Amino acid sequence: MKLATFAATLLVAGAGFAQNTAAQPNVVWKLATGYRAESFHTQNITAFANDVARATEGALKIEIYPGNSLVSLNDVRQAVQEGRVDAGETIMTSMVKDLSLAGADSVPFVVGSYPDARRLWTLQRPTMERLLAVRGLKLLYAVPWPPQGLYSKRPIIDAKDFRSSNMRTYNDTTVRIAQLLGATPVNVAMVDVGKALAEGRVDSMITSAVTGVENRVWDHVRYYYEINAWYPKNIVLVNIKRFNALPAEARTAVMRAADSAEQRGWAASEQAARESVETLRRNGVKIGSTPPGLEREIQRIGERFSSEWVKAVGADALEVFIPYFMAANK
Ligand code: PCA
Repeated sequence: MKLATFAATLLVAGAGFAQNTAAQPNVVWKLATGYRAESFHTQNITAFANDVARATEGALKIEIYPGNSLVSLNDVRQAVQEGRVDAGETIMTSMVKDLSLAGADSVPFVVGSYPDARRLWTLQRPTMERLLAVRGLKLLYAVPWPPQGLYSKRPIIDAKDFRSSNMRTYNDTTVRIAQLLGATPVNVAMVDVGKALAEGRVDSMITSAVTGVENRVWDHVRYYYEINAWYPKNIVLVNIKRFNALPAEARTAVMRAADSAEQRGWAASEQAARESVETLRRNGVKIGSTPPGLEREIQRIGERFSSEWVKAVGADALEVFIPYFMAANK
């Protein structure tokens, strides 16, 4: 071996990234997610991990821990930030207490289509990158859930139907909406939705068709209204020190794979949106649009929620929403 080659190998090895064999990766990242292995999001992460392994010739291995097995969904951001796990996926709205801009995703009745969701993400991303970086986090990519619809055990005529009922919630937005509708919020993790319905703890919920399918809700729920309330995104993050410890080529490979994962994930989300509504229908769930008696109430709730949100978040919210609405109204 030439001296220069030997020295270069040593240098690279010093950074924890020597030449390797596929069987023995130099760097292993543990990636935690709160969603099931078969979720389209997790499948996309698996493809991302495979791309990274291929591009780095096996030198960086990403091990995936689904279903809250390593860290629970709501703790993922903190755990990655503190370096207790290397990387993770969480729903952006789980971070709102510390990072209120993440809540732009679930301000109801603002984003009504995938192109809208994409426009919002383009506007949100630079600020999110900056806010995450100061917390020691590197943003890799984000992928939306399909549109959020309303499931109910009983048909919904108007807002009165929610009184004295229990609505399943999964974030601050769903809690606030349940309150504004007069229902009692019941927090249930996505992976426990089927169980909560079977136990009669929940009468209604706002979530995607794909989440209904994954939890086989048709055994308990007969109605799904496509109210198209918002498009929440999952975000994939890595501890910034772990990311920066990689050699430059590996950092480039990770970001390239993240870019592809974002493209692939958005397409998979749209496909899941279409297919899962059909699966609900095939299994006897009645699919409807917004009940006419609920239209005005929903609009009122959307406006109330948006104004509360913009006041609470301040300048960062305007930085995202002013250009968003300006482009929408052209
Ligand atoms: N499914 C997840 C988040 C949004 C969605 O569509 C859930 O219900 O928890």
